[in-house]
Amino acid sequence: MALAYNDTLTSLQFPDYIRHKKLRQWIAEMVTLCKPDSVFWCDGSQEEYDGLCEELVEKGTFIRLNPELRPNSFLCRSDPADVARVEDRTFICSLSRKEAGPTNNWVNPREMHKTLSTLFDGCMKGRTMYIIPFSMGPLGSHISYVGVELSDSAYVAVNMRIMTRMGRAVYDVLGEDGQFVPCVHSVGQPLEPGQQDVTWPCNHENKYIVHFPEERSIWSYGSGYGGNALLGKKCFALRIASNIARDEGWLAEHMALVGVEEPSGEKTYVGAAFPSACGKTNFAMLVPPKAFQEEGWKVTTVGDDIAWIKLGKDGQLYAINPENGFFGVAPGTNYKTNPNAMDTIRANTIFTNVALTPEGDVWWEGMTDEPPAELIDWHGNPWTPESKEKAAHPNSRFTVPASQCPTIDPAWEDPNGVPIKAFIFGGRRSTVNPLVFQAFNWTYGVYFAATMGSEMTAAAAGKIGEVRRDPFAMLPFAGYHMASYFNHWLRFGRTIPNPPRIFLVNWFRKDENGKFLWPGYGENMRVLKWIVERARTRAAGVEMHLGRVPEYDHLDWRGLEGYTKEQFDKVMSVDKEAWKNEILSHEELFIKLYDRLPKELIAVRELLLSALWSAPKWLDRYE
Ligand code: O2Y
Ligand code: MN
Repeated sequence: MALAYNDTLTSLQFPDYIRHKKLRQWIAEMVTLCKPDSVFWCDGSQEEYDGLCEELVEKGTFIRLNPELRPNSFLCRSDPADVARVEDRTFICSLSRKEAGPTNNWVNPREMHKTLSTLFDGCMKGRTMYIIPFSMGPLGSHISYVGVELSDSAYVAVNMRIMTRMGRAVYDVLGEDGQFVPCVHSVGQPLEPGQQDVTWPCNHENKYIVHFPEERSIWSYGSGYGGNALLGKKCFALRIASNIARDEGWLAEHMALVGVEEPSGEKTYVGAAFPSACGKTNFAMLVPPKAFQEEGWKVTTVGDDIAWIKLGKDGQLYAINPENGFFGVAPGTNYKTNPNAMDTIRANTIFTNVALTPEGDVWWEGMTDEPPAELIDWHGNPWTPESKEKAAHPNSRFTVPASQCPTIDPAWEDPNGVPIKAFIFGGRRSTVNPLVFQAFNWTYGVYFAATMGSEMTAAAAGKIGEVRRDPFAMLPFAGYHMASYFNHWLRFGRTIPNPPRIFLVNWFRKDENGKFLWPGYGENMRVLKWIVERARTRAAGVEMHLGRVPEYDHLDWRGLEGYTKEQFDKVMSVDKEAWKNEILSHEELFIKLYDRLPKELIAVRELLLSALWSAPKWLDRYE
């Protein structure tokens, strides 16, 4: 429903179903500040979504894809200067600098509010403000939280409908005085009267992605892309939620949630934290090898990116996926790497920054073995396989409802969440880290998750290939001091009578010639099977320096008999010298976080070093 707004606060007409006084007051204040030409109250209906998409087509922002090939789907091209999250422009403005910690950008909140007030003053002139009520998590679940995003981007409104439970029902959950996280977003490009708009407005000078943890509010300016603009995702569900979780005694994590169903029908759920660009979506939709499938093994998807985890009354951990859709990276996704993702995006999908085929479908690098003879690239220019530039941007994305995933778990919307038996952590490491090991206990697990490193890809700032410490895969997402976050994990572990087991994996180890030592993808099921069986304390495993590991015979090799014990021993090997250096290198992170670093982690480091220095003879076989 669009209403004209003629510049005086009193003329702003609220729909009568919004009964929440504070919400009304905040919206009125933001309208006064941002000065949009009109206000649009999103109701979340299909008609509304279709209408907004049609408007975006008419404006030139969306291209409707061929309805026969990709029904009800659209291609959108962003400004080339607005293609990814902007970590260096992301701020945690807690009252004290110390609270944000050394891994976050911090500005005094009063100063930041001043800056934002100036930037947002009149920032929506000539535009419509979309009022977007949303729930992170199933509506009404005791684990869910509500947010309201005010945005001057229709692209954001339609993407939020896919990525969150968005619409009128949220106001019923809120009632007259329910809690909500206020999120205000502007592309930062007001229009003068008569000024022609561009298809992807954004601000080239200023970008600010700002979180006020004590206020529990989010302000985003200058970017219309992904995590910068869809504020339910990284900003709310991770940065603000990690603060709420610490205060309330639960976990907000950068984790996929996966179910493993055994032939007996027994189901085990695991949470898996991999840094950005480490194949989390592929893992969440893993296709087991044929022999496993024939026997009745199934992998199901609860979520591909974020998990909220609470302790249940029965002493088990329960997790929900707070999101409603996937915002997956397109390049590299194909029917071999992730057939379930390919089937998920057959319809009702918004593609951003991929290439367009002459038939009106989409294409990206790695989608097919051979590229099409001609395409329109993500800039909108003609492209052929001889072109020097990539056809799709490396961070091009699809936004799609999770419900369309063929492997979506029947309990994915269970308001009580799914019971978690194991946590898996793993970065991209071409050397040093073995394929899998189980941490000796929760504290060791927290140590390895805290010191997790990953080789950088194009998505992260820094040198490609360099190892960046990415504790718990949360480096860009923890909304407070990282060492306090470690402490929260340690304390939380003490409250769980029988805590989930913690495992470390590395799918990316290479040999001296740069060849991957592990086939990855669906074959990861062999490791996952060992993990879930161990988590249920059934599978065999032996002790080595870092934790417990499977021996060759402990994994199920049916269908991969050609993978030899020698190959397995190599991908599992622990080079003692390399590990001493690895553990020594953790010092850099520990010194950075020293003011709040939990003593337990310093003690575990000592124990690991001494285990590596004075390992008994029987551990030699792991070298
Ligand atoms: O670049 C962006 O805005 C998206 S980043 C992203 C998107 C979906 C899931 N995870 C991530 C991430 O960076 O971890
Ligand atoms: Mn992510």
